[in-house]
Amino acid sequence: MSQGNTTTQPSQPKSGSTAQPAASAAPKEAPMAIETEGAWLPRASSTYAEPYDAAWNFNLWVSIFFFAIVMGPMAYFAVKYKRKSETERTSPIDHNLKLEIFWTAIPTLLLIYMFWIGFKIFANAQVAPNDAMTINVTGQMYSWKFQYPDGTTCNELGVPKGRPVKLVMSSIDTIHSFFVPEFRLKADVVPNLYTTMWFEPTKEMESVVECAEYCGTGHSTMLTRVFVMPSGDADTAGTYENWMQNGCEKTPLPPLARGQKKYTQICKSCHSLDGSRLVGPSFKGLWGRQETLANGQTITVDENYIKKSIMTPSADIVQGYPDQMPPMAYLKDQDIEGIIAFLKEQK
Ligand code: HEC
Ligand SMILES: [Cu+2]
Repeated sequence: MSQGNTTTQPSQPKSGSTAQPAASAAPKEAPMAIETEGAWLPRASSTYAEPYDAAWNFNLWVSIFFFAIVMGPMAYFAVKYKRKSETERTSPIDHNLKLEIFWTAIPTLLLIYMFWIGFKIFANAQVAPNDAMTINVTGQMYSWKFQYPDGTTCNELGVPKGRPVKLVMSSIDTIHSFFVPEFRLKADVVPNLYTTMWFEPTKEMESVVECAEYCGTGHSTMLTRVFVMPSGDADTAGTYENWMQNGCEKTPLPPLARGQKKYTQICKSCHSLDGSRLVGPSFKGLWGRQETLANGQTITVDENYIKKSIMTPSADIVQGYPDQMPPMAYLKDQDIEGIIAFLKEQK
């Protein structure tokens, strides 16, 4: 992290099935932290931040100014004009029209101006530019899930620098709130409703998405990383495209770890590893087995069969099982290779 204070957070969400990193996944580097500059606001890292901070600072200084000019004289007058004796009378001063117009008109204009600068930011935040990249966000107790335009699903938010990003957000359980302090971005994530917002990151950084709405006992661990990376070639390390190709990892995971991660994220709910039957057949002992298909054919489970089962599951239905596996053509070659490596291990 850079200069200035950092607010350190626990480094991994504890619960929530989708938040669980694969056991053998590469260790996470730095602790999750909000970047602050000095003791003031978090570092400004999106196109919102400038007008937002200007509005914040303006409101703050106006409030301090009026607090001082109202409270200061009040304290002074309370002492100066304190009743000195039981018989002292209040002077018969009634009101001063000019003064009253003055102190009504000025604050009214100021408040209209303050509303206007806030409203402009709010209105701008509601309408994403047409060329914005859409990322679907799902909040659940106690993790975040991000689905990228190509179908890839990750637990961390990675975005290219200098490109508008639109978030379409919903929750599968209770109300959460999506908050990235550096982007000056916060909105409720509500079940049965899509809320949207957009932002354009202006600085390469690594920070943290927080849940800003108390959602249950695990609320304080509902954190994940957010990365802003340069846009570029998929083969160049450090770019957004490279991160995406690596399955949301800065350095590529070895095939087995990558396969295990995908299994945990996607397949686990339908395929067990211990031989028990879920929606689909268990992966235990799958590799190399003679599988009987619904059409009576037998087939040896090898690389091609596995790839086909993932890309076009309806092509080869396992006997005794429903045709209920969704095709996952969005998985990258590296994912498939990882899954194959992982399946070979399930003896
Ligand atoms: C929604 C439930 C569901 C999910 C999620 C799911 N599958 Fe399946 N899968 C099934 C069902 C049901 C079958 C059996 C019917 C068929 O063959 O299409 C199956 C069959 C298979 C087979 C053939 C198994 C055999 O015994 O021959 C493979 C391989 C497979 N799935 C791999 C995967 C992988 C890898 C993932 C995760 C990337 C995955 N599946 C995710 C439901 C699912
Ligand atoms: Cu939450």
